[in-house]
Amino acid sequence: MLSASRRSEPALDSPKPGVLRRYRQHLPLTEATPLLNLGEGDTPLVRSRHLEAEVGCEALYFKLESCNPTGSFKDRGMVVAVAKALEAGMRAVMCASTGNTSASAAAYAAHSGLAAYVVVPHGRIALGKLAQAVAHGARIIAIDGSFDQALALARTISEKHAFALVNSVNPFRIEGQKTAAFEIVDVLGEAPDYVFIPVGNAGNITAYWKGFVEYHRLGKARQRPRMMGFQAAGAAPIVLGRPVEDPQTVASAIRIGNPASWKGAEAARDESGGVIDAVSDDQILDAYRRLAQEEGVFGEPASGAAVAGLLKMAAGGLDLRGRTVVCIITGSGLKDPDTAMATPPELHHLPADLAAIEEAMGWR
Ligand code: AN7
Repeated sequence: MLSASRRSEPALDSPKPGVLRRYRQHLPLTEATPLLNLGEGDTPLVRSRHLEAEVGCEALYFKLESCNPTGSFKDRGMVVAVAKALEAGMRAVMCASTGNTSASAAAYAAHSGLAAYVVVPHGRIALGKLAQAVAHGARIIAIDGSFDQALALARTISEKHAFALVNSVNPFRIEGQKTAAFEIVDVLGEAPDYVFIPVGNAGNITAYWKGFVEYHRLGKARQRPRMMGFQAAGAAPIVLGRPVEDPQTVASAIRIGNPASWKGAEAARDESGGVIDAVSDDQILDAYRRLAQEEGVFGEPASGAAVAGLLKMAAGGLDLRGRTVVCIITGSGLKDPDTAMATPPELHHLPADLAAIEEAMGWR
């Protein structure tokens, strides 16, 4: 008979072993690290049905990080950061967030019996993300200020009050997030030629690059991809080369004016021969809609930035013939119902009557 603790840990070959068990040998875990698992990782790599031909590449895939347990890529890093906080005997975690980090921290803290304190810019985070933090019982500190101010406060408070800071300035977050790069190589059998990814606080592009570099070094991939990072035009500090005081964009997840992993993003760009560029809100929303309507993939607006970047580069003459491209869909469109419903939906509001429906729909 299995002991209770063994029973709570599915076998490694079960469909969802979780990031800690699946990539244990690549992560800074010890015997004392609890192997938390909410079913994170192992996300789908979905082949494009329509945009692939338009951009003219050999193969285009979407990495659906929206399929993680809290609906964003943050869970990969959060499971490591929270496990290490438990291992260190911490009682509470803290983060600043544009929404997804707080949702993920709240979920993993609840799973682990830790308190979660999240600092968010008041009125600037998507409804679904706030709902998640509320549902998981996080203590929510909504400041009159920007994400960048929230992060500065979270850094100070967590140090002063001995909370584990679980933003991506915590190196365990980057360690967990690099596993997405491993998965891409594990599935494709080789690293892609290009990775398109949205850039906000810049932890994710830093983590992907670390993952691709490590797998390449281990001989698991012969090549490393060019990292193509995209910021929103109104929140593009890395593109401009200076912090943005009052960043603006419809993609609230990446409304960040002074990214913590700025240097990591520049290193990923320069070492990979990639770019960090900007896309307008119109380009983001167009890509967000096309992704949903032409591919069946409902990403959040920030994820649209990656696809917008691909469309922009292809239209601008980037020759992708023979190339394999992966776009990272970092979060679920369900998190931001306000953006989805912003253009008045075409509802056929009708009586519950067959003839009336057929008449209105032109089926008679
Ligand atoms: C869907 O949750 O910064 O460049 O506080 O939620 O690693 O910051 C979210 C960022 C892209 C940018 N896509 O990633 C937060 C937060 C989605 C995001 C990004 C975020 P980073």
